[in-house]
Amino acid sequence: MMNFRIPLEHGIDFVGDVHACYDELIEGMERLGYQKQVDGTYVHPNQRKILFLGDMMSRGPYSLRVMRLVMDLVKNNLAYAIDGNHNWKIARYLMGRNVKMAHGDERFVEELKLYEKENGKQKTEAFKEEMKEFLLSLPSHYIITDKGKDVAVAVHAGIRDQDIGKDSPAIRSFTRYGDTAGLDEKGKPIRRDWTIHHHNDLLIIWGHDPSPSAKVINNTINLDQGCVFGGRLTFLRYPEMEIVQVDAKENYANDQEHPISKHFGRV
Ligand SMILES: [Mn+2]
Repeated sequence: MMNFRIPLEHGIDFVGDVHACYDELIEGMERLGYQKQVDGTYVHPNQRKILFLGDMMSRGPYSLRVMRLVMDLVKNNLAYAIDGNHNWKIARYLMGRNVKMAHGDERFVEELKLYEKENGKQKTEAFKEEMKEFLLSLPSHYIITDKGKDVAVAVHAGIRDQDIGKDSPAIRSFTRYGDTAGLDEKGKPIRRDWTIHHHNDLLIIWGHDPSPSAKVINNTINLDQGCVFGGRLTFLRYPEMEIVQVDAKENYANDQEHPISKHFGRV
């Protein structure tokens, strides 16, 4: 049985979908006070931890660097990470499943090819194995506890109140993709708004669905401000409820039609 509960302890810094935006991630972590160590990890002097809200890779330029850092942080008990739709896609790809690498996942494959050229097959296979095991170990969501009381939930795309603390294939699908209602005429998933149904007093912190600012509805907060589309990478310092944002250096996804690129004038 999965243990969904993690303690708040000295505070948690939540970060929305990084999507391989390594430079913005580092800039944000440094602004939050994390300090680079000789082994390449980052440690906070007040023992705060980072929680990655899923979709750390794909679409952007540095999937492998981000994955190396996230795995090292989690391994050293300095961070947490949860599942996401791209995480799951990459996990299945690394398992050798026949998956179509598109919607930015092809950039992960390109990086792997380059990595193999530079580092050889053996090192690449070991890295792939490590990423696969890591991605398959990620929980669908976490419940943050403060002095034994549940206070917040971290999830990638959404969760129903009655599913908090539970797991099933249907719940996994909801936490990865949200409340979807098939595809529109362009083949993009139609997303229903699950936040309007959230009524308990847990703060739900999520990403996945890029909005121009950290959107607050019914005690939910969305931290995906589309950094990879030229928006911002958002961190939430909890329990302080302080938002820290890093402007994207580029519109990495180069999607001229994306509403976030248009909103930030990055087309
Ligand atoms: Mn996502």
